Amino acid sequence: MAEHHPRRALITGITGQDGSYLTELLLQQGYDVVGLVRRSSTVSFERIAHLQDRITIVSGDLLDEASLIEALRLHRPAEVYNLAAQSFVQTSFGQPVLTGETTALGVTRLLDAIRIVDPSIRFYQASSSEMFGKVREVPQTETTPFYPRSPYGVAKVYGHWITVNYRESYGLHASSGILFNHESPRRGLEFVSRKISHAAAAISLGRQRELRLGNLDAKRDWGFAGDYVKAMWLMVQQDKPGDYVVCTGETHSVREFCELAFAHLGMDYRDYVVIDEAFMRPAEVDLLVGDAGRAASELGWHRAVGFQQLVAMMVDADLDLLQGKLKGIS
Ligand code: NAP
Ligand code: G4F
Repeated sequence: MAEHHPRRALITGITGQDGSYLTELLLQQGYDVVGLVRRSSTVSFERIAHLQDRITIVSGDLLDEASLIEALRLHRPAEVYNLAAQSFVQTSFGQPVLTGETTALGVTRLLDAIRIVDPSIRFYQASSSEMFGKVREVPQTETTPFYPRSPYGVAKVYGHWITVNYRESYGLHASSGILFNHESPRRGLEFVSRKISHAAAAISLGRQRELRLGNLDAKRDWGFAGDYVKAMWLMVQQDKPGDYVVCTGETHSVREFCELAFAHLGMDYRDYVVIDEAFMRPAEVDLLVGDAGRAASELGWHRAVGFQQLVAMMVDADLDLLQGKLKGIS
């Protein structure tokens, strides 16, 4: 069989938030980018519309191993970034089996496809700080034990350990980034950060009256997605594969996110936010805050965007979007 293409990367989840930023980074680095996209009745290329003529799309689904083998055989990438997942924690409580099939077993299908087609492919797995769940220590590092609190978190623990297992069993160059929450103007509207930034912008324009939220006391270590995709790429470039925590080292509550977002537009969030039980979770992750010391010392990775800057960036982008100054979320 022919050799793989040395500067070709395949990204699963290319239509998602991280997929779009990683594609931009890899194109800048001179890669051929191939994006695996699942079939749907309407295309969801909003985040990659501005990149479409510079990338190759291949059809495939993490639920279908044959499609993954075929995509690898056809395009022969040197690097595979597995960003695809059922990634919304709240949905994982209602669709636990689908979440397990995609977010857990999907990783095995892809690793197996790599093992079969070309075990020299370098692999990145999108692990998550949700694996720490009911945290066993503060801050969380690569050695903190996992205690997931949702079917999503449980599925990510499986995905994490199967990545370690294929590395140890078959010698794959397989790395996991344990990424803490990262946001951007391209974040899905169902996640709390974007839900708040979009609502604050809509309320300031008189297009929305209130914002219904769940637990305002949950704390997260929120960074900017554009910074975090650089850490993914750096992991794959190392001589040895490994696992790395990627985070800012700061934690803030959902309430603080609201305060800043509304204040950015001269409003007080308390006048608009309404607590709604529908957005509470059966089990909550109360506090996440990481220590990215290993990523700093071994990868030379540091985040550029801080919390205040992130909130302002998201609110400004939503204001522009609602005022028609932005065509999409590129
Ligand atoms: P996202 O915006 O929700 O994107 C998820 C992507 O997965 C979409 O492109 C989606 O395609 C694709 N997908 C879903 N099911 C699939 C399937 N069965 N087969 C193929 N593709 C499928 O997620 P994100 O925020 O970019 O996150 C990227 C990855 O990092 C995910 O694995 C997530 O769990 C993980 N992660 C995210 C964070 C964070 O804070 N953002 C933190 C830690 C880990 P469609 O467009 O067709 O739906
Ligand atoms: O924005 P969230 O939905 O993100 P969550 O659950 O932390 O998960 C995200 O980050 C993980 C990394 O730790 C990723 F692995 C995962 O894929 C995803 O990207 O919720 C953040 C917090 C939660 O505590 C939630 O209970 O905000 C709280 N919250 C309060 N009201 C709400 C709402 N969350 C959402 N989505 N919607 C609300 O109305």
